[in-house]
Amino acid sequence: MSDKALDMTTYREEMDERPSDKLSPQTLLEMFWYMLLSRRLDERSWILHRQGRIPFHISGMGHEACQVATAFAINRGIDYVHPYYRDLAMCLAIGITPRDFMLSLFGKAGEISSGARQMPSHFSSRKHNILSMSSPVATQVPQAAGLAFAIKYRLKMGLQDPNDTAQPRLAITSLGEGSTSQGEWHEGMNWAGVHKLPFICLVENNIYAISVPVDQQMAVRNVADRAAAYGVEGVIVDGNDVLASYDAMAYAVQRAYSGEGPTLVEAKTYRPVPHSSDDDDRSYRTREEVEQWKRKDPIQRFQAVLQERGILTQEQLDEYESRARQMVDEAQKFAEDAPYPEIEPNLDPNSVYAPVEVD
Ligand SMILES: Cc1ncc(C[n+]2csc(CCOP(=O)(O)OP(=O)(O)O)c2C)c(N)n1
Ligand SMILES: [Mg+2]
Repeated sequence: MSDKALDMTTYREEMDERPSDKLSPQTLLEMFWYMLLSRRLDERSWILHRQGRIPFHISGMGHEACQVATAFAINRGIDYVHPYYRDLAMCLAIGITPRDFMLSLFGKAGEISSGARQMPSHFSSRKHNILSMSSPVATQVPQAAGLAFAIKYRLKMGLQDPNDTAQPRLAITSLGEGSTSQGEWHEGMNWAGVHKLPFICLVENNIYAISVPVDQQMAVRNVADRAAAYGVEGVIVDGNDVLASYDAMAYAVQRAYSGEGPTLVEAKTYRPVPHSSDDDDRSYRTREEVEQWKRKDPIQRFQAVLQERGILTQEQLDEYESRARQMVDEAQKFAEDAPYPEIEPNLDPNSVYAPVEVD
């Protein structure tokens, strides 16, 4: 299983121009910072769970590179993002804060995604155009395709200037490879292809859907191989390489903005920890496999690149580490001290969290 997944096509090598070469040292450091912050927040979440202080955690560890690359390739906070539960690093890079995340882990009042009514990691933020996902996997795909359709419609009707960067110009959604077995994924992809929508589907292929390996999900080698059947461009990238992921995503974004249509970006990655705090991965994979993938850790790889290029100094790294720790400590304390939500707002028809009445 893991050998097969390690043998991947890297999109970056096939490109003439690499958009990531144009990223400034400052931007590269910012990307590194969000990856690191996400990892430290994630590690703390596991500890809090094992201490019995929070009920549940689902981790984004190992996926930070393709997620941060995605956030930086789009118009952050403006373009529609319909993420899934692993996208902690992506959402932090777009604007969700460690405090927001801790409030969701502790289920406390003020939690931005659902007023603490949903499980943690069901990210959403109205302010940043991050759409709320449902727990059934892949339901976000047709919804995101619908958003992309709305953008195309507005452009076509002259209701939106194609160069107005204050408006969403694409919709991107993400999901795991296992979730591409769901009907909604096929429906959303087909719709995006038929209407040539400004739509991107990021598949974070970590080769397992909980315990089910990818070769029991599909009879083809890559999720991206299926894109052609929908009239969608398919791209495969090393999802543990942040710069390669950025290149692939920048290509997809350019296609969306210029009306060329939808792109499926399949980021090959790995989840070095169990599926969630309720899973024991020893029952379905070997420790050797996990160790093999840990050597491809996206943060360590990016750190080495930045140090090699003289962009990241030891002093700066130490500063990032202490700032991340401080932010995580502060966010945890903030959430622990926060009250639980009141029940009454659920019944208030003016509350944003109240159920919407449908005629
Ligand atoms: C429709 C549906 N079926 C089953 C589940 C339970 N479930 C939650 S996550 C998950 C695995 C998804 O795997 P994948 O899409 O590969 O994403 P990953 O968790 O590996 O990132 C499953 C089966 C669900 N949430 N929704
Ligand atoms: Mg998976």
